[in-house]
Amino acid sequence: MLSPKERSDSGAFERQEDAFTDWVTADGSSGFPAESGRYHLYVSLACPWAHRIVIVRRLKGLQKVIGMMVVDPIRDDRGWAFRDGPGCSVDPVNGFEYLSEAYSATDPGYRGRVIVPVLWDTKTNRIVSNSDDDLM
Ligand SMILES: N[C@@H](CCC(=O)N[C@@H](CS)C(=O)NCC(=O)O)C(=O)O
Repeated sequence: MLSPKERSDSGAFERQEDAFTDWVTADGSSGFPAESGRYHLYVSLACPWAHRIVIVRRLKGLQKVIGMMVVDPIRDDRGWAFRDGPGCSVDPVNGFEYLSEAYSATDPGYRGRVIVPVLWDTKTNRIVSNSDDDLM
């Protein structure tokens, strides 16, 4: 089955509902307790929604607390990929080749678009959130 389109026939951006909207909380009541080094962001420097997350992480000084991996800015029909290149790299956390693997690991039946940014939990091996608003 094809994923929903990113662009309408008239060229407008087609927003899709965020698929994963869990939260990291200080008391852990969400199932995702705040822990240094536990969570990692997958971002693209070619994505304005991901830019917001990159900027906030830096402004808050969270670079040592939340890891970050940058995908290859060139996206083909297999979606976002991890490759070594200027400003991007292979995935040292999970060894994923494509970001779609993070989505399938979280929900094997996922049929939506595979978008950045994504917050990944290294303990439960799943996406916590792909909602850039919530992540900010
Ligand atoms: N979360 C954003 C959307 C994020 C988004 O669409 N990211 C784009 C890059 S800027 C993406 O990953 N697109 C991949 C795709 O649609 O296949 C929203 O509120 O609409």
